[in-house]
Amino acid sequence: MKVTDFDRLLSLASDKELFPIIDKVLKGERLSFEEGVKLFKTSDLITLGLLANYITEKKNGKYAYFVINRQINPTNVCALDCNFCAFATMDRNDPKAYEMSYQEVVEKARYAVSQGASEVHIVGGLHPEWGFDVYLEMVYQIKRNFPDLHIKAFTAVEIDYFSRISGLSYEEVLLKLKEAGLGSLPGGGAEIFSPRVRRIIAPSKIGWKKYLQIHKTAHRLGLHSTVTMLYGHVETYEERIDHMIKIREAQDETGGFTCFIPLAYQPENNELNITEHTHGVDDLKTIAVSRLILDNIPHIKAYWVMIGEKIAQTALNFGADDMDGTVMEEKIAHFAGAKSPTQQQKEKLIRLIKEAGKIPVERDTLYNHLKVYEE
Ligand code: V47
Repeated sequence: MKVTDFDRLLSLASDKELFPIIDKVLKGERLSFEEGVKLFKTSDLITLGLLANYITEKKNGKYAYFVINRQINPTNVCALDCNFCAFATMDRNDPKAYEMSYQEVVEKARYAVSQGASEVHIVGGLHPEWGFDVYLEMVYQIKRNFPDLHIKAFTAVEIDYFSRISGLSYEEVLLKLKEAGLGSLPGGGAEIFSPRVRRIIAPSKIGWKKYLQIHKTAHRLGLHSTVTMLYGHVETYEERIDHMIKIREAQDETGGFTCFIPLAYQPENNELNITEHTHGVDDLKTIAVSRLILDNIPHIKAYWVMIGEKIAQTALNFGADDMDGTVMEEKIAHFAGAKSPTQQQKEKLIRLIKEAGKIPVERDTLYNHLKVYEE
């Protein structure tokens, strides 16, 4: 679409407050905190979506990505007790507690490879009795068996824990993991950076400064990472924008984030007294606003596990250009009441993307094209 056509289309915008923002976006100018909040507050969802989609297509054309991957959560025993988390337990004797052996983890990776996976995504509890060597060995065993498989593993929260239990610096921990075969870091654990929100939902988790310090350290060591935001609980629009702007500033420094993933809060089986799932309009707005604020992040992911297939598909015209993947075994969101399936067939992802008018691309973790499904 030519900018002139687009301009005409946007002259139909019903919220006149958006005009100066539209102008800035079309000129490629960076949006401010106040403008981000305004975007969240508008009820002109269609204009917001068109604007975000304009940026997505400018960055990634008509391509929309998926990955054949598997999630592996080696244990849910965790030294932290976050109020929003339904997955973890502090008690090894809790009937829902589990721990996988190396062999089980390797077998899960083997199955993933047999299904054509290019990536395993590994995160889990901060097990109070596992040393750093256990986690290192896990990575090493997978890499030894499947040298071509990309291992995206351990959130910044886990890296901080490894540093504390081993006495090593963040840099030393990351270097050892990289040597063992780690390919990149996933974005979990960011939640909302606001200290006010963290005091309510995750009082004992590392704060935003350490989270970003760990990611920036990884980037400087040549490891890419993704970055997330957990929304739909007690946070305000202002706190969401503040979160995004802190990410944008970190990205200006290192350029190591590949993708931003808004994670819709799942409300069941946890200690926050929130009973509702997020709604479609908020999910779409969050995707669109993040696309517009995070001008230096290449990709925005519509994670079908947490927003469902229908909204994730729609989000491909509201600023998202990635649907994550086949996942194969999702636990974290489903312990907390996610209504989506726990895995996805590749054919289904291709169909969802095509129906949204985009070109499906099977990617690897770093967004290299493995196969383009162009007719
Ligand atoms: O870190 C925990 C979140 C994250 C709940 O990096 C919850 O590409 C919603 O980070 N409701 C794990 N969310 C998932 C994650 C992720 C998923 C897909 C792709 C990538 C990526 C990362 O899930 C946790 C936490 O932030 N979480 N409990 C809940 N009740």
